Amino acid sequence: MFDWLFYWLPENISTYGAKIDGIMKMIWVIVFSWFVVVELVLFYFIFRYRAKEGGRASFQPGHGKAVLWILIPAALVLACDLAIDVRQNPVWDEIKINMPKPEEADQEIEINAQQFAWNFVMPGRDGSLKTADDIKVMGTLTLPVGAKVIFYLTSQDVIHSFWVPVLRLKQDAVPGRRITGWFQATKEGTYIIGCAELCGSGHGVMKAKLRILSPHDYEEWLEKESPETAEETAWKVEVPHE
Ligand SMILES: [Cu+2]
Repeated sequence: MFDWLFYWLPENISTYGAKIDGIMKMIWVIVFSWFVVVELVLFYFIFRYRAKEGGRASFQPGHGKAVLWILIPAALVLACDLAIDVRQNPVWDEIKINMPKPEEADQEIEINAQQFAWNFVMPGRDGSLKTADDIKVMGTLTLPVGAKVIFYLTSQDVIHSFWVPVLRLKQDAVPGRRITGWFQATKEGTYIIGCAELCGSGHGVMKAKLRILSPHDYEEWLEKESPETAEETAWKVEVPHE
């Protein structure tokens, strides 16, 4: 019903994106409705009790029926709050509590943040991480479309936040911790990755590219990039030009 209000949302290419959007739209509609009601009441009172010849200010005591002006809106706000809780709990469970286990994932990747870049370690031809044919790239994350991806997120220096708007994914990277998360991209294309935690002077340019490839293009890319030996496993740098 309110979908036209959200034309400005970025494209969604995440399997769980629609559920996150649903919660956000619900919160937005609740807050917007309250805004309209409060402004209408405010302007009505401004008009109704405007300065008039012979009019006098009166004192409203904070007891008796006047208390209902506080209690009723407070109860309504609480009801809205509980409705949001009921709606969001299953989504939180699905995305954060019951994450796919490594054996259920199609891919595992390492993401490492630093001032001011994103480093990615992707599995090579053997499909598993921490082997000689791992592909290490700064600035571009390449994945096959439809893959269920588990990521392990670390930081070398300060707190960063791995932010992929089209995946509806935002996860802090905290020094000293290795944080697990997951996503599943449903559409091929090149998308922007940003940092969503103010992390220093280069925060605004801390970007990377997410490339989601068709299975065929991905195989081709894998053939080209995956090193034959550990000696070839050197860092490649691809800096996005957005
Ligand atoms: Cu950052």
